[in-house]
Amino acid sequence: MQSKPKTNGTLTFDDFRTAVLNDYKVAVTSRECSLLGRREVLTGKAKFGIFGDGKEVPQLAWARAFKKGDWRSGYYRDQTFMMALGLLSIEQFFAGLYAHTDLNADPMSAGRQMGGHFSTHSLDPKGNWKDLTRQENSSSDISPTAAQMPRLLGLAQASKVFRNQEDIDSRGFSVDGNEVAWGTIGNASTSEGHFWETINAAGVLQVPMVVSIWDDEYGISVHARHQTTKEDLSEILSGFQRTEEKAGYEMIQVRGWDYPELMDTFARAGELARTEHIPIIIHVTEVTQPQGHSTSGSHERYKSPERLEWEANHDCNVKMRQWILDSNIATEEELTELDQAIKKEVREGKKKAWNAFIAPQKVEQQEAVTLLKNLADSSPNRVFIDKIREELEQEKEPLRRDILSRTRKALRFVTTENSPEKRQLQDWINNYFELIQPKYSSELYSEAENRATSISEVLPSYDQDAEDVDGRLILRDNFDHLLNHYPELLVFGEDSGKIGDVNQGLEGLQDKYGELRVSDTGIREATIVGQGIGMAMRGLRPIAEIQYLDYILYGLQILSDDLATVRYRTMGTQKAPLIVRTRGHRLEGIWHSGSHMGAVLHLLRGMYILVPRDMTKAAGFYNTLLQTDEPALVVECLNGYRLKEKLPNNLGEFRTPIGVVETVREGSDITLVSYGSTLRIVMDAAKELQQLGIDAEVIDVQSLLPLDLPGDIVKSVAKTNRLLVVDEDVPGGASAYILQHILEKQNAYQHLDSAPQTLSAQPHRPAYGTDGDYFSKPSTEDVFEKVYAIMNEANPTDFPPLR
Ligand SMILES: Cc1ncc(C[n+]2csc(CCOP(=O)(O)OP(=O)(O)O)c2C)c(N)n1
Ligand SMILES: [Mg+2]
Repeated sequence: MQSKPKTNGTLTFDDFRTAVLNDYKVAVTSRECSLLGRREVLTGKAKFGIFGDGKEVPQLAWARAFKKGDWRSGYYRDQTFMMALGLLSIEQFFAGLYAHTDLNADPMSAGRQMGGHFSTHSLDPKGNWKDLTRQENSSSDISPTAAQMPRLLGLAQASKVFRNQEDIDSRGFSVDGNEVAWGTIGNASTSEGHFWETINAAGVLQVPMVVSIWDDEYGISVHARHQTTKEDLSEILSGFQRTEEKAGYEMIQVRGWDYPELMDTFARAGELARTEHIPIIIHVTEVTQPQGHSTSGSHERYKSPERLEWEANHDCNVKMRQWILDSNIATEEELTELDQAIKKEVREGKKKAWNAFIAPQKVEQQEAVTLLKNLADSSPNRVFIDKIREELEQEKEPLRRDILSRTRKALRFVTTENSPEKRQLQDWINNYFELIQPKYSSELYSEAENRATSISEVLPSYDQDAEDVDGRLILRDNFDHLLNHYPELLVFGEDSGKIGDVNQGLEGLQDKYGELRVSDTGIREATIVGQGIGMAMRGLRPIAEIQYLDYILYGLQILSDDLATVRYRTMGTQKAPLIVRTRGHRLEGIWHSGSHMGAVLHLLRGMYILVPRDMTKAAGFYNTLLQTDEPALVVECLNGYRLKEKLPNNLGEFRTPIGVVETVREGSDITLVSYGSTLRIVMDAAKELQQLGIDAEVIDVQSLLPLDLPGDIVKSVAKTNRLLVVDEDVPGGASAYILQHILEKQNAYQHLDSAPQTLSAQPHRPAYGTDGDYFSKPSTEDVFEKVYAIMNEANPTDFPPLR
């Protein structure tokens, strides 16, 4: 269905005619898919539908301007664009709608995402990069409106880095930075902060980014008058327009149904962005939505009859058709014939997609029915099992849920039986789970050989007379090694450039490696993360710095919705190995001492969450992460930069393992589990406890996600028989997560002689000042007394109550 014409030199009228008719064919095919797609949802074959009808023609123009190596970061209306480039076939469109779990059927997400979330494969089936310069690239869509914007910034910035940074091996990723990053966004979604943050940042950075706004005046039912000042995006964005003196944007406005004008606009925008590396906004107005927003409502409820009539008259496909007729490119008969052929083709494609989706499930249904039949024949409860079997047999279009739920229920009727038929059914169910569950749960983390958890530890080594230095110097000198070793490594964030971060962990490195590689950014955490995601998707190795853990909340939505899901939502066909560096715990006051690790942990499944207790451990984590290709958050301890540590002599090489705890003090009476800044307090308490004869073992978790893969904590509990988890998150936060892991996954309850407990901060934000800290977060005395109370309960004679 490719719409790109083969041109060599001058375009003849025949070439032109072929190209136009090909475009028309794509537009009509796309529309027909939208119409049939809606029907599939309304008749119950698919769960939900959101389509690109009304936005076809601008996307033909965009596809024409889009070149190999370029990137898209868009939203759910872009099916026509994907079809025009041959990246989405009719069958694939429907396979996505049905949630077909085979990547060949639904290459966008193997059924994990609802339809309308587009993606291309950056990785081959073994997980290696493909040559991204030889294909059109679409970063995988996500549903939160405007969340495609931060990533778009990074996709565009990568071109700038590739063009201007000479020592990077850009093969397979870029040809001289010629790639344009194209974004799309709905008019209403421009109300989001992410839109404005991205637009401003791209204007500052001057990157090759073209943002098209599909303006249909609505965001579901809400009209532009509730969305946009002056109801006019072009007008309010006009201040971004570049001038002779000042860099900015090229702003263009064009009507969404004007095919020749759109062609011209997108070609011009692409050329300008590609050659001059400037950002461009194309405000595409007078766009319609013939079927309304999605399958969950009808637009007649909120659009006036006049508006509906206007939309019908300005439907871009209708307008394009008329233009073809008026320009004598084709006759009414020819177009009608084409329309009908397309209708048939789409119907057939849909049918094929459905059959392909349902066929394996029918086979599985048959297997299950046979096993149920056998089970019924062998059981005194035959009638009940037969009933279940009949229900399953009658399912004409069986889903896997139907098959599993029935077979699992059948087992309840044979709990006391011991037949081979029962064994067969049990085995079949277990195998079925093993086979099917990964279709929904795999690729949360890399499953490749070089996954982060397989990178082995390398200990720091020391000269005999190793110096004691401030922790930040270990980090700085380690980053120096890394920047030197990995030309594709970049570090950026607020104050990261000129002064080398607020704690000087990057001191002097901008001077050494240049402003492209060690850079300052505006105060804009969401797009700092977005920059990192986009650049990581294009083969660079960004470290995005969030100045303090407290401010990660501004970037947390993008980390959670975008970064943490990249691998999962693309079934391992895209990756974004971004490292996020931040610093947290224990400084001063409500917004400088946060330790919301529970929140972070729960929102960032799909990332590694690492909390090194000192800067040598932190440096070791960076070294490990650069050996692999997975996203991670490293939380450095704010109060550790000026504490002395021995300077290792193998900087850049020693590695802290991921998913491994470390016993930092051996003891026999109780196991104290902690991490980060609190660990120092726990160690102090352990020493004081020793003076009263209580011998505590202290374990540093250091890797919260994943947590203790070898299961070492339970071994300690088996020895001490008592367990206390200490941190400075709120009660029920990360400490509860750790406790659950030890009790449920490691079965530590078997070894306990006392109730397992947690000690955390107060449930409020930490108050300012020394006393604010003392009364908000666990102190050495708190840890001491908590442990003492546990010992008192166990042995009141030796440990009489303290107070
Ligand atoms: C952050 C967020 N809030 C709300 C939604 C629900 N939602 C989905 S689409 C949409 C309207 C978007 O309108 P617009 O950007 O104009 O795009 P259009 O659908 O009109 O093309 C809303 C509110 C969402 N997906 N994400
Ligand atoms: Mg809209």
